[in-house]
Amino acid sequence: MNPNGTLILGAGASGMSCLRYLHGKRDLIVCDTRFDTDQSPIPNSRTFYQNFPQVSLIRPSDFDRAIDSVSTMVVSPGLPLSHCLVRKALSSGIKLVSDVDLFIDAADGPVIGITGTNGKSTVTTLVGAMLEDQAFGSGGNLGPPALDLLNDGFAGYVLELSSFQLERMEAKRLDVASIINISNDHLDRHESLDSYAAVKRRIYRDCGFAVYNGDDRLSRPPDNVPSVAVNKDERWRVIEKGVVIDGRFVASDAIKLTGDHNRFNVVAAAAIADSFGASFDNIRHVLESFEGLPHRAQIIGSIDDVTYVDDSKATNLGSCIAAIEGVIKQPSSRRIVLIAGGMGKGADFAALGRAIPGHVRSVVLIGRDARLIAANIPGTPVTFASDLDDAVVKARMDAVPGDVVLFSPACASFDMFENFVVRGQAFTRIVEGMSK
Ligand code: UMA
Ligand code: ADP
Repeated sequence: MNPNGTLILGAGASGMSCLRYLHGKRDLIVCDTRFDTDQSPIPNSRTFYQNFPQVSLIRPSDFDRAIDSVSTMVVSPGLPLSHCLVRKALSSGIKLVSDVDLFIDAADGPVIGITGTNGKSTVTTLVGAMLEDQAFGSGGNLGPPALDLLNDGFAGYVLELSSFQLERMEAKRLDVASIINISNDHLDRHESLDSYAAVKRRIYRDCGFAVYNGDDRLSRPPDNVPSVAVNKDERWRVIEKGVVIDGRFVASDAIKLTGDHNRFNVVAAAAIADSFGASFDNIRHVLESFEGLPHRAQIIGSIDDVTYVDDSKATNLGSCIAAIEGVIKQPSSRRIVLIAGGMGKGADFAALGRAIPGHVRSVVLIGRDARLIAANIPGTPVTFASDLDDAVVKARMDAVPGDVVLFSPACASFDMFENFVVRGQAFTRIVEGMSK
């Protein structure tokens, strides 16, 4: 075993950031289970060796031999720790390190970690904007990968952390840790809601300060951590016509983001930024100007008085239901034609069946778990579509003037698209094509 040897398993965005960071510091071996397939992230090994001449790129079939010559291994978040190669390495005594651990060891400023089932990217981006004048940079699960932030001269960092990243993180101190909410997701990777929540709560280990969702017992930090419970704290909460930020009222009209879930997000973000001294004026300015990230309940156009909304980032039920509620609560209270489907990740779609009656005119279903979803929404008119183009055509036929066609899949995209971004771009293209 080479005490200076590290194996990087997975050569996606995260694995490559580890490679760039460790290059020249450790003896490196890189492996990806997709090598020699058309999905390989390194299709050209010659280019790879030009950039990393001293690194060994190996096939999965050479993995057994490779682990004899390393002492540590970084595993990409997309690969479960139950993967046979990971289990083999762990049983040989190889120590697991994560990109986030490497990052925290190297970061020379405060680090904020934000997780949750839904709202991570929005809150991370909001906090980054509120702390921009203090030279904070943001990344992690929403990209860029954490380690890629190190060379940009930031004074502090805001990291979005997924459950996949948290499950492989050692006990490391975050200055501020936050859980926005916890509901069912990734149940194909985590055994149950409780075990998924336990992984999420690893974010609090030894943290300096916590901001959490006071309405959600699963997001609660240990009692010894100083904290703000959003919605349970008089100074930090969502109220009827706006929000309370550090005890001061901000009307909903002054907040560019819409929907109750986003009002919660802005309060949580403000409480996090406040713990670093962000001024109320600065926070308020961000709330007035931040329009939201693409593919999160984003209005992309209107055809024949029907509004089309791209919510491709709704990769689970909680976010889809939040989007439906957001449309319902608009003053005009419009009816929805929902386009959903993809890979359901083991979710129980009965909750969708309970959320839609009365509000959803019809549902157009695509992807691998279309029939599973249909079985859970009895009483709602359902159409199956062969692909997204077909789904948009069918949704247009169902919608009447004044309706909203909401593309909020409640599922992961990987059965039909590379990721949620490509899926959302496809939806936008199809709708724009129709309006010409
Ligand atoms: N894979 C293999 N073999 C390998 C390695 C990966 O088949 O050897 C597969 C995985 O099973 C997965 C896909 O490749 O289906 C991508 O996995 P990856 O680990 O290579 O992913 P990266 O490109 O490194 O991107 C990861 C995060 N992806 C995941 O956790 C799946 C990105 O979050 C993140 O932006 C990036 O690191 C930088 O930190 C994306 C994501 O979907 C947005 N995250 C999930 C979510 O938000 O729900 C958790
Ligand atoms: P994440 O990074 O956790 O996936 P995003 O901010 O990208 O979160 O939002 C993902 C989806 O969840 C979008 O469809 C968005 O409308 C919805 N969403 C955002 N914040 C919340 C929240 N606090 N509760 C429920 N759904 C939310």
